[in-house]
Amino acid sequence: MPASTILITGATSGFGEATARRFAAEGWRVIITGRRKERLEVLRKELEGLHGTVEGPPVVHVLHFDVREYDAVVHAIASLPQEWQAIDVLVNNAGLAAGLDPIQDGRLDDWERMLDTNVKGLLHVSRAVIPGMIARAGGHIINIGSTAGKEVYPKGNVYCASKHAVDALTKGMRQDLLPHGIKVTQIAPGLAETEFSVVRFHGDTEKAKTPYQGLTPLRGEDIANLVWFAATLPPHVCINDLVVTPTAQANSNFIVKQ
Ligand code: NDP
Ligand code: 8X3
Repeated sequence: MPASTILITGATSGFGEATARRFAAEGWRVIITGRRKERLEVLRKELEGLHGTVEGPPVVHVLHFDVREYDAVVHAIASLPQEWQAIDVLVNNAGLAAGLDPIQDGRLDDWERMLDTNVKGLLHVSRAVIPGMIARAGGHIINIGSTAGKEVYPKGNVYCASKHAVDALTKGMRQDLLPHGIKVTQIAPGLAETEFSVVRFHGDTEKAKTPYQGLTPLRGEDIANLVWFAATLPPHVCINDLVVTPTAQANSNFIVKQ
């Protein structure tokens, strides 16, 4: 039986990169995607090295696109070689927070980036991949939501709205894709130290550390382990929603720092 194939958006960093490493280490065929092409090439070489596959069939395929651009997404998915087209698992992970400001001070550019990436980007990639899953009568979509999609926190306004949309879209997808045997799962993490906070604070690396001070945050590997768990359950079992926080966090608004 051929190895299963996973496509991960946002594999250049954080959760996506850790998930690519986890699945490649388990022998899956991994399609890694993102905007930073150099990082994807470095990761491809590293993951291929795991298998010594220089002579054998490729275990990693790189797709380079911005999830906000629907035509680019469709073109990239359509460009997959025949042997890479049967995507078993899609991880909609690409996303970001931009800014942490009260609504009256929010920057329009930040709002557009978050909504275009976290909501429309997830829809673009899903729309391009789902028809193949329907044709094959199976597949699994794993959306990376957030505790910010469960409760709103002060100054989180638009980011929280985008992740509430992911929460709703996950439920909607599950209902619509049920007749086609496609599983749909949301994983909703709390505080995790990746490049997320550096992006949120527009490159201010000192400010980016503050959310994680005084607690042990989640790591990319923690989320990768949960994606692996959800993706490898028996065919009749579907995790609908998995909320995961550091032990020091109960929800978006209740965090105990030492
Ligand atoms: P990182 O910043 O480390 O990774 C984000 C990834 O998304 C990068 O690979 C980036 O790739 C990709 N990405 C961003 N914008 C685009 C775009 N327009 N097109 C394609 N790819 C894009 O953050 P995380 O790993 O932490 O975040 C991953 C997901 O997890 C996000 O959806 C985030 O909202 C969510 N999340 C994060 C939490 C945290 O505390 N860290 C907690 C809960 C959820 P590139 O820049 O190369 O395009
Ligand atoms: C990321 C977690 O609490 O920074 O989605 O919004 S939080």
